[in-house]
Amino acid sequence: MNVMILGAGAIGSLFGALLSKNCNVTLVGRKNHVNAIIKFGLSIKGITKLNLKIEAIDSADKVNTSPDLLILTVKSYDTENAIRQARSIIKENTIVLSLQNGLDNIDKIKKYVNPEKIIAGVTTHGAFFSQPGEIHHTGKGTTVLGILSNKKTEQLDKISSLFNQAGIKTITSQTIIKDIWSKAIVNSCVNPLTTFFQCKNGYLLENPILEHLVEIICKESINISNTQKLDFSYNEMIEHTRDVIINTSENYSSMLQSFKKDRRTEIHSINDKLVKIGKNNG
Ligand code: KPL
Repeated sequence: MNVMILGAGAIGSLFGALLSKNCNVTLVGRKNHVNAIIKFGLSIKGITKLNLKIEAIDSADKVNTSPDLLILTVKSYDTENAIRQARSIIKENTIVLSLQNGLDNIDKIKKYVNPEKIIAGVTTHGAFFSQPGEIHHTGKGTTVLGILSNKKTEQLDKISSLFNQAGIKTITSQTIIKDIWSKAIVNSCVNPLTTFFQCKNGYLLENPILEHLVEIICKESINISNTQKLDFSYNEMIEHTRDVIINTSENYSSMLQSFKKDRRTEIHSINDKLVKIGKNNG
């Protein structure tokens, strides 16, 4: 299968490296990362150790072949730009899979891609970008994939099997929109707090004040999410958030990584979005 990863940051490069075991993968990323990959190969350190030659380019419009699977791992504020850039290579049969943070990606993708060809996904892997050409895999998580009609299809099973064969633990879901909200609730607690306090994810449970804040934010995000009839249970969601923090304790959240590089963060697609929904629902 020909796979293109649009947004080869930490998660995109990690998934690309793993999928290159059983697919032809092309990474699309920033120039300095792409140049380092072309020169020295892509290096994965931490709990996964790999060094591989992999195709890398700095813009999707530099190719003229269409991928069978286009994986979007760009930041949520770049979703529309990325899809527009890739429009000419998204053919009738191209599956577009979003593996991004935030609550607004699918609506943006739907403007350009047939909803039947969209797979929505979330992942709780922890990874950070250590330097151009090098990613640290800090925590193994689960990847959940589903289609918007909430059905189980052969295509979805095929992609899920492909991921599992590549060593990416993946399950399919018939409630993928709820899974996206669940990930957003986790991110609403972990990402801003680790950014404010410039700490690894694990510190949030080591410091009792931060541990308490995680719980308060989690409850507020659950309350807001439940105005959308999602029916999250407090105990299960707080437990899940704690599990993600424990499994990614050595990670620097994606928001902290963006902040340290003086780049935009995804706060608008996570906390800001939740606050707006909360306000609209009293
Ligand atoms: O999604 C993440 C992120 O950093 O954006 C987690 C799972 C919290 C890992 O850091």
